[in-house]
Amino acid sequence: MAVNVVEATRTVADVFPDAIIVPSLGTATSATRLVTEDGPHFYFGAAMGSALAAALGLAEAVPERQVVALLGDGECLMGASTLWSVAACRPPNLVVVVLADGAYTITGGQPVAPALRLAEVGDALDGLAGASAGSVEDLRTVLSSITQPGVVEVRITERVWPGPSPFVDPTEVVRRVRQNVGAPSGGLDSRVAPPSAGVVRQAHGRAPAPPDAT
Ligand SMILES: Cc1ncc(C[n+]2csc(CCOP(=O)(O)OP(=O)(O)O)c2C)c(N)n1
Repeated sequence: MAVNVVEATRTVADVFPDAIIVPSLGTATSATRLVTEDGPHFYFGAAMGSALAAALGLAEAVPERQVVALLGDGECLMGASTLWSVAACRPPNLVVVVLADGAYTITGGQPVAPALRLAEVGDALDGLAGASAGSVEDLRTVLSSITQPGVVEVRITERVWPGPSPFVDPTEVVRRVRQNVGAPSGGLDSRVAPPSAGVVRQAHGRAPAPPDAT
């Protein structure tokens, strides 16, 4: 059966009803807002390529919550190096779902090429599981069973338009996400472990003096 972005996003929200979704700009954001009735998710307005990095940070900041990065394939390609960071950090509460329609759809349908082959990428990276789904039933099964962190490429075969995504003030988005995760008024920062003293010393340490040229 054909898969479209709305049905794929609905499946994500069904399988992970308590997740915080981090949808990338454009279609993924519109679909998430539609399916969750504007739930308190981490909507990106225009920052293409950065949604997965934000999702990784959020997953580490709130390890007791399920986080789902919901990305367009163009978005995924633009921030692809973050998949390597996800593999290195191994958050056990992060699933990356890529809506692979093969195009930069909202800017005119330019092709995303070559195909991303994320199941193979996940298999190739130690610390990241990979899978693909070609139907809503497949997607449900894969999401319910994939080892986390994992990346799932959903092959979108039917074009539907989830509607426009009216501007949401980023400070309002962050306020609602903080409230969703029960962060104290100081924000998410207070939930993130401070860097170790060793790292701080290294970061502020002086470089060794160059050898005396005289
Ligand atoms: C750094 C940057 N480059 C380009 C854009 C313009 N832009 C906005 S959405 C988009 C296409 C997104 O494609 P994809 O992630 O595949 O989502 P789709 O449109 O297919 O839903 C582009 C190129 C941008 N916002 N930021």
